[in-house]
Amino acid sequence: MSEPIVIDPDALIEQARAILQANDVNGIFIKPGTYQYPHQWNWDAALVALGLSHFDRPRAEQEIRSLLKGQWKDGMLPHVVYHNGASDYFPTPDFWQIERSPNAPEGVLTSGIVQPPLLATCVRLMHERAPDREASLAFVREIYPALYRWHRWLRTARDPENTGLVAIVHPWESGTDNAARFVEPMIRVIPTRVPAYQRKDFLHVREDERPIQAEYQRFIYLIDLFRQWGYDQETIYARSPFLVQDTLFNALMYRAQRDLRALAAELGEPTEEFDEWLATTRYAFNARLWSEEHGLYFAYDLRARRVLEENGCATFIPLFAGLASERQARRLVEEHLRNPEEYAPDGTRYYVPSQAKNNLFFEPRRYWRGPVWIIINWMVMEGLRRYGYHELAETIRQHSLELVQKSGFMEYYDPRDGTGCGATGFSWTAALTIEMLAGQPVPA
Ligand code: 9WN
Repeated sequence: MSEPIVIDPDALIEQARAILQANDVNGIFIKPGTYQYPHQWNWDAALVALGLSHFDRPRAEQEIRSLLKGQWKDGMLPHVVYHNGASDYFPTPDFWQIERSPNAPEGVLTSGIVQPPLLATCVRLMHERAPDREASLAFVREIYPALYRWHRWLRTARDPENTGLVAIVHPWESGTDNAARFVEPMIRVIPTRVPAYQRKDFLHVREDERPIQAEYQRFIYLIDLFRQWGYDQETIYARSPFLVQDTLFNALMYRAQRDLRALAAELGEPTEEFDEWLATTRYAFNARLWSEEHGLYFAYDLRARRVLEENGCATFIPLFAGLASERQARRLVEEHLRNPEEYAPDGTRYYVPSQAKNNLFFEPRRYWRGPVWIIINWMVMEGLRRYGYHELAETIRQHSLELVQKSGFMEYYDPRDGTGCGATGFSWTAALTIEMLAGQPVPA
């Protein structure tokens, strides 16, 4: 056994702040990592703002204002905002060609797809803890219409049949791009005509830690279809070969809507619409995505009308959202999270591998196919606290801090020995380190 790692909280917080400062691009946005992702990403920005709010609220609010600058006229909040034009990151803004859509924002370049809606949750957390409630409420009032329009867009454009579950149309929209639950639906995407492009994601990160080529060319093929369709959401919903009701995305949307409802109530805004959304999603989520046979939540492929039975970390996000019953939570925790063949340490040292270790597609260093990600650990930790599993939550917090202390602020970590992988100087790893050391539990 190697020496236990001693956590030095003050030093870690200092280092985390330094990472966020170093990644700050002209006070406008904080890039997700030192290299690799030199623009503003949607759910990264939400977490970065949460981390910043512990020591610099005006800068945290600026981060959110910058992200909202990219909002489309119909309410869509894109997954990347290119405040500083093109870079060595691919796809570049001219690949997206968002000017093909009448809804594209003016004077700002963005991508044409979305990412998990985590923003309202981070805004609520920031607000609940604000030392100056009045000033914080003024900020919430300022951005509330944009948050509301974003969630309304999700409920309409991405759930036109009002099922209660929204669809994602590209694996990047899940934020967990090459997770095993997308293998089957991506095989069904036949990339008949892929435009010329050059992958840039190996410039700074090892090829064997990134998605494989068969997936990557489908990522590009899908974007090409959407831009040809002028990013018309009706056409995309009707024709995209990839259409999935995702566990992680829908759980985070539900959680964000609960948080948005709480903010609306405080602002004196109407809340009935949220109540209806929440009730429909809660029902549909458990009716369609819960497997009583396996004791797991699975995503659902709307194109093939099939459940995607892959055991991955997305199954635990309903705990963070408060979507699981006590009994469902017990099954998730006792049968799976604590199971050494799936997620618990045994041969591996660290919680929470992003894919169950006995899943066919598990690879301990390949991106979302197995490595530990601090964003997931944070959500699982908060979910466990919500359901009363305090000891296990604390273990996961310890593991996360140990990984950072041992291997630095990396994008992800090998669950076997904690080797750091992917991009370096990773902003949300820094932001969540601050949150795990300084934050109070997420309010219910
Ligand atoms: C595509 C920025 C983003 C994260 C995602 C992560 C990765 C991009 C990529 O990096 O995705 O959006 O190029 O691989 O999967 O969750 O937001 O950190």
